[in-house]
Amino acid sequence: MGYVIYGDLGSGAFSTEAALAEVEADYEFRLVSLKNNEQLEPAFLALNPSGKMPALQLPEGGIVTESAALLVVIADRHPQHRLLGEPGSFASAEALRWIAYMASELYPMVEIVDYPERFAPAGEAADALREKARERIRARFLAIEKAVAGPFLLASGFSAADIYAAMFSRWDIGREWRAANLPKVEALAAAVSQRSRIAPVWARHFKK
Ligand SMILES: N[C@@H](CCC(=O)N[C@@H](CS)C(=O)NCC(=O)O)C(=O)O
Repeated sequence: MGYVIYGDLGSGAFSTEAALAEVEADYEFRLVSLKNNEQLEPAFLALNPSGKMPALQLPEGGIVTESAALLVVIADRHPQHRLLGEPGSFASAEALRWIAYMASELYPMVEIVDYPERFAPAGEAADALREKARERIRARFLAIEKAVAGPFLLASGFSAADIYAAMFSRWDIGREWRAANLPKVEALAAAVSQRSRIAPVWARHFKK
């Protein structure tokens, strides 16, 4: 029995699935519907008490959560694929830096855009907060745009940070804004989406 990913299509579970596909791991994807709030039901809360996807069951049993940690765990367990570059190298440090940046600077803003009423009274206040969070995501993405060596984030080539950046680029910032302001990130996302093992995963999650 292989890995089991719990998550929805188009969600953070994409990054876990793309990483597992890239390392040619055996896995199954179990759908948890965000639309139906299944992440807040007891069955999923038993996997991740924070009610957030993805959750990953390891082949030997045991659940791991937190999308950034999952990228590191998958890289660590499949070292021949160098998902985080050469261990101990500067490239590896940079990959970790950008993964941590996205997990800490972008993902909390995504929750505000998706569920502003968790943070402000529903109505005008929540709508205004959502727009502010969207602005912060865009501003913070500009730092990634500046850092992209091309075609991938790191000059040394593809890494798990590219999977993560490509995923975040599909959320909340808007297609037109992205095209106008993040040409290097757009090219990075296209390159990730065209990798032979990731392409079918990308198509299922993002339909393009
Ligand atoms: N820190 C978590 C955040 C995950 C997260 O927010 N996932 C979203 C889907 S992309 C989610 O499950 N949202 C449901 C909710 O907040 O109720 C991680 O990196 O795994």
